[in-house]
Amino acid sequence: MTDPIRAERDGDIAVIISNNPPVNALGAAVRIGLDRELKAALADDSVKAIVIRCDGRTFFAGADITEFTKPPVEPMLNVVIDAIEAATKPVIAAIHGTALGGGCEVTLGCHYRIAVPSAKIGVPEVKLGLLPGAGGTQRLPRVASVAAAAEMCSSGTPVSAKKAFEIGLVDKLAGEDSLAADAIAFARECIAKGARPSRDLPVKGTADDVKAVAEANARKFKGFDAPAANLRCVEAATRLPFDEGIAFERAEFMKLMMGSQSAAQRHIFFAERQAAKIDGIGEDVKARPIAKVGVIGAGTMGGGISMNFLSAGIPVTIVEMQQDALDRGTGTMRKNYEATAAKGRIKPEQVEAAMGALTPTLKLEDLADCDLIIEAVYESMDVKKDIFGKLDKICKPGAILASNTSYLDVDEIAASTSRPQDVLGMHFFSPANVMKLLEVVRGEKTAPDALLTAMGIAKKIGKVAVVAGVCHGFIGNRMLMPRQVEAMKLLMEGATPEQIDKVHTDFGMPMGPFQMSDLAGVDIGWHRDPNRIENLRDELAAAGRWGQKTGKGFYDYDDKRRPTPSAEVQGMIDTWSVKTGATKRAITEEEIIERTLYPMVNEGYLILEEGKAQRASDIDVVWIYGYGWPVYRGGPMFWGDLEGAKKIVAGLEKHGFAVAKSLKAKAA
Ligand code: T1G
Repeated sequence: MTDPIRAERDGDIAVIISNNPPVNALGAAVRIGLDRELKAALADDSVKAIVIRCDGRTFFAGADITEFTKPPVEPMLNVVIDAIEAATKPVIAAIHGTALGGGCEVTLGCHYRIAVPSAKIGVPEVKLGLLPGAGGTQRLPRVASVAAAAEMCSSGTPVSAKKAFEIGLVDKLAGEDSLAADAIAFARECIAKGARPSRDLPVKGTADDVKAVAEANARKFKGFDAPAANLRCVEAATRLPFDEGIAFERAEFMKLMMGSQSAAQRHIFFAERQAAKIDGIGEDVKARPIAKVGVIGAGTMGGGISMNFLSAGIPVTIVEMQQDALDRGTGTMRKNYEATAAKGRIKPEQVEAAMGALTPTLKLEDLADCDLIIEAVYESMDVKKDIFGKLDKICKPGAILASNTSYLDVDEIAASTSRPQDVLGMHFFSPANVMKLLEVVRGEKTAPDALLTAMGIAKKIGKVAVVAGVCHGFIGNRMLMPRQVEAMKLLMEGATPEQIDKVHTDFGMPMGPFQMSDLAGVDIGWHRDPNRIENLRDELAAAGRWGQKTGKGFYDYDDKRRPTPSAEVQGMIDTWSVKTGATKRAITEEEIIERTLYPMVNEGYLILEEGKAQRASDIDVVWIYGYGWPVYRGGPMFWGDLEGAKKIVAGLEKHGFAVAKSLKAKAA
């Protein structure tokens, strides 16, 4: 393993440089090298100041997260940072890319900081269920301010170099392409100023500044341990001497590190990146270029899907059958962009650029020059097969033909073309321009390069993509089904919608099964015959209880869409409970968990047994990004491991479920 740290000289300035791709993580070799070269520079009288900078795309992007589960190797990061801070000569951090976590803490141990305008600086440890454990919570309130520290530590959101300069976190902005030279010049300026240990700076602000951040974010932090721990540490900085504050931080850090939430969030950090990889595809397989995208259908999904590409600067041709539907669809897209611009999240010119790259048309033939075509019409296999048959004749060779179907058989759709190798599923989640999850459904005959192309374009448009196999509901919706079936059965047996939903929201889900049905639409998949009432759902749908969109579903909704339990619905539940011959009884929270969450885990094991997902962590990624499973619980499969296979199997068997072989084997 080559030494990632080297030292160079520029006259009386020593430059310590890290070259540890891909992100200059502060692994053991880096820490050892930093310590070595710092000591050498301090011992050399001809050195008057020291610059620390990194090669590659970024300054240190944090501690090496892969080391957390390994035995510690000296020197620990806080020791290296303390040595930098105690240096008798000025030490300057030269920042580019993303100085994150331990990387930000290294800059805080330095006496001065210079950054290029495009740099970002932050402490995202909270997103890993942690806190800056190398002095960040104690130095940020001194170098920047208590308010900035509270905000940065509890949100994990980095600040731009410009903002960092404004709040004192950066002392100087370098030229975008002249950081190395500008850092040397700035170091020379600092010689006269001398070393300026951050720990000696006064804390800027009070505990009230911490309280303000805590109150403003209470809802967002609900269920998470780390944000409050971060705020406790920043608050400690306002009342404890530095060294006691460091001890406080260390204790809080260890508590988080040993907890299940951090393990879960670190699991998801790597799982999300792992999901982007396709097992068994050789390096020789190359993605096809995607310069132009076609979308068929300008409804909610088609419009949302189109916005993803337009926002990434990729032109879209959108096709509808009727002019009024086309106008409605493009009008909605413009409205969505304008609403985002009104919130200041994009500039008006970006709205025009996006809409300017959109070509609405009524002619399927206009898709002839598109490299990727995504069909987003309603869920009818006949309609989809007809469309794909036409695309087969219209689209150029090599164009990828994707269906946004949420559960239909992609192989059957592919069979309606002469090019099944170019056909796959791209299942976006609604709202498609917001939800990050994209299930990329690999057909039996989908070519590797087509799959690789879809996964690559997904990342380009900011999606978290997961490869799914062809089965009913792919990964997410397939696991949703047993949950919904059991939830309905529990209603017949005495549970109420609000009781079941509360178990799920207490668990950390954004909403429970019935709130979700009301949001998605109780009428989704309904046969639409109001005279054919064969179950509770039919009765709700026939009564116009289609959910939020009709002001009532399992719940009644006020004009702000706030839900209240419905006596009418309870009456329907009671009637159907009798009709189904169910025995009403008190249902416990434990039974609701066993009958709605355990079957999801079981289905995940079946999905893996059938090869419909590449790995268990992919299933976790689907549920985190597609359904809001609480990230601090790591996803259904990770959570299932925490629950323990034995407990899950016992719970499933208690309620008569057939247990997946692989799950049963794990419990043995
Ligand atoms: N440690 C180890 N590996 C890391 C890593 C890290 N900190 N950051 C990224 N990687 C790997 C990643 O797994 C991927 O590997 C590759 O680098 C490219 O990453 C003591 C305790 C920097 C914004 O939380 O946010 O410091 O898949 O695909 O999209 O207080 O990586 O290629 O094999 O994400 O350009 C705090 C985490 C750590 C930053 C770049 N730091 N990283 O994004 O590339 S805890 C973080 C990121 C800490 C101290 C505490 C992003 C990025 P592979 P990528 P990217």
